[in-house]
Amino acid sequence: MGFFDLFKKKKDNAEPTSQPLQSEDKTLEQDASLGNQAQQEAQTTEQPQHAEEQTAAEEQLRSEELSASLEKTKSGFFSKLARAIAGRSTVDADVLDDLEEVLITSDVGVETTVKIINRIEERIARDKYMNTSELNSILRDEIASLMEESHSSTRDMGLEVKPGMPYVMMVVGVNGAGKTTTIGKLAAQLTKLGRKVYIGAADTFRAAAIDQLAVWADRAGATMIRQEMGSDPASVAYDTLKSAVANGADVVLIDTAGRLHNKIGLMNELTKIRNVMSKVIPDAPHEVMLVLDGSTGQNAFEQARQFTQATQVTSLTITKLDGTAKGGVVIGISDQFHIPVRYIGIGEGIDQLRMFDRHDFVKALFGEKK
Ligand SMILES: Nc1nc2c(ncn2[C@@H]2O[C@H](COP(=O)(O)OP(=O)(O)O)[C@@H](O)[C@H]2O)c(=O)[nH]1
Ligand SMILES: [Mg+2]
Repeated sequence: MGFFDLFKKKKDNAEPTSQPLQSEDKTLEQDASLGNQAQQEAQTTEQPQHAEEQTAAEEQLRSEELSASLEKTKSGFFSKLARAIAGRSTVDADVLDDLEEVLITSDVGVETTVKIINRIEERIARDKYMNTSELNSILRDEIASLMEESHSSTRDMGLEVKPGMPYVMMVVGVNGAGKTTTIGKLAAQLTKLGRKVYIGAADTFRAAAIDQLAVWADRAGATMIRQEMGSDPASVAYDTLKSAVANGADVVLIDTAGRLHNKIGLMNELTKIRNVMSKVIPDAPHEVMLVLDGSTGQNAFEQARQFTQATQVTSLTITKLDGTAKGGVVIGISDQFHIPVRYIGIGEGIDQLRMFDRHDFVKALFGEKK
């Protein structure tokens, strides 16, 4: 890619790409039929009971899978980086300019890019000299330190499930972001860990959306609470929590619709759902997880902005990191919104939801530390 392409790419990125809260029915077909891959894997995949029981070989496989799913992001980033430093031995102002382009065109976002460049400049000012061959490991360190740490424990997929009261997670995000799929994958992993999971079908806009969730709930061995299409989402959430409490559930996952026409509408709807839930369990929801489609790049930033303004978002899941070169969004979004990334989606398969670990992530991007 020559200078012109770089410029063109940057320009493309700078263009307002967002049409955040109204992606309407673009995933109608996708919603109705689950990915084939997901179906196959549901039949063939066995999950270990506890993270601790994983053998070193399984760990290795998992880390290879993560690395493979980030391949496009990785090759995009490193080929640009290689071009930026080709024939240069020291990190000077020109190299930093090019590095800035590389980061921005890798969807890291302008704010975070500027932060990374500033930090490298400070380091150069301190050490007087920086070899371009050191750039990789310095970038790796800076990027890791910018990302929020998301969890301390690997139990229960990182959720703080306590006995006696269900842990309630409300899942928000625009249509097509991957909410339903993420809930299905998460429910499956939690039931495998021996947790009793209830799912509330509070995306009541379309019958297909409820049916899609029902397929996932069934596959996951979770109980789904539903009402008719078009019914009040808050009422579904209420029923789900009531039923979950009565039946001693450990975790409740509430699916929501993301197709509200404007921020006020969204805010009202989400507030109503929250209020109704807290009537059943005073501190519910314990978590509001925003699901973002990583492959939308800058649009994911815009969605994060809209949703964090509309409601209190406490965690993020970034989906579809497989098959996109825009995985840099994970770095920028984690840094800019100061909300920990809890999970990443790396495929349509039932086990292709991973707890996010910033160290695993930079390791997958940059390789083992030398
Ligand atoms: N490749 C890939 N596809 C995903 C991932 N997560 C979700 N999807 C797909 O994205 C589409 C929309 O997902 P869905 O869960 O229906 O989104 P929702 O509208 O937010 O509930 C479906 O076709 C999913 O299979 C992921 O991590 N990787
Ligand atoms: Mg859905």
